[in-house]
Amino acid sequence: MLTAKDAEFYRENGYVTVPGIIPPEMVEDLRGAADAAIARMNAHKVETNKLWGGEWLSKDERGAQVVDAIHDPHFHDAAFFRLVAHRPFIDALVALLGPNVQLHHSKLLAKPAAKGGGFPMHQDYPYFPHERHTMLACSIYLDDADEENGCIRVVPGTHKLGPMACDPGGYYLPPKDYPVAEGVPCNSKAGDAVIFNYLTVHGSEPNRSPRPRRNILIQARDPEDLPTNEHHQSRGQGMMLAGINPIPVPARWDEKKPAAAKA
Ligand SMILES: O=C(O)CCC(=O)C(=O)O
Repeated sequence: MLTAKDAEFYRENGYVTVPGIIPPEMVEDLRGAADAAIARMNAHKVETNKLWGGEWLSKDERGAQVVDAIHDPHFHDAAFFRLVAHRPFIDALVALLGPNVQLHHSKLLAKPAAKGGGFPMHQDYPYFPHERHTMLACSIYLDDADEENGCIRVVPGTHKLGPMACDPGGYYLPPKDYPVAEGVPCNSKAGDAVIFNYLTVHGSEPNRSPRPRRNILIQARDPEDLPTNEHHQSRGQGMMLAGINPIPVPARWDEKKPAAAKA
């Protein structure tokens, strides 16, 4: 599904779009699973609104916006596990990362109609820095996503700039220098994916439409690209999605690198 030209586009621009990575019946299944997982959490009084913290929003804006998020949804419903094992998804990652692909984490994001919140422009790098920067995100849409309901926006080529200085308020770029509205909108249909490197600057605007915008974002890496700190831990981290882990002892943040993996 991803051609050599697509992989070249990814290398040059730091992102690529993949139409129809999951079929309509899987989209339906995942929509139901997403809504039910959020409802179950809320029924158990677990807060799912994870609107990004910091001063990039005023108090009033913050009070009016919601982004429901569930980390590692494959621990909530097998439908999400089937997604991380879905062949076309894995093939796309292999085309960009090589034969060995390792899961880092995943999350379900839901921007409700009319009040769905945005994300300031940022790189994912500061949350889980790695040595070789192979980490990428594959965001799979469960709804048609456009500028009205807050599709992902990217700044092409920024993955080549390396780690950038964050705003003093948090792990995002100074909003006045990086307005979300100036990012390239990745308009997509339900079932499409947008894949971007963790250094590629991205964000999204609020959902101002009468439609929901739900997506599942899966982060993966080359298993030989090791984390440089222990900040981001999650359940299921390190599962192999394709190929093998060439490091004989799976590398965890609290283990020393095996001798064979040292440069
Ligand atoms: O899905 C979106 O609108 C953006 C998500 C995002 O940037 C993130 O989770 O890092």
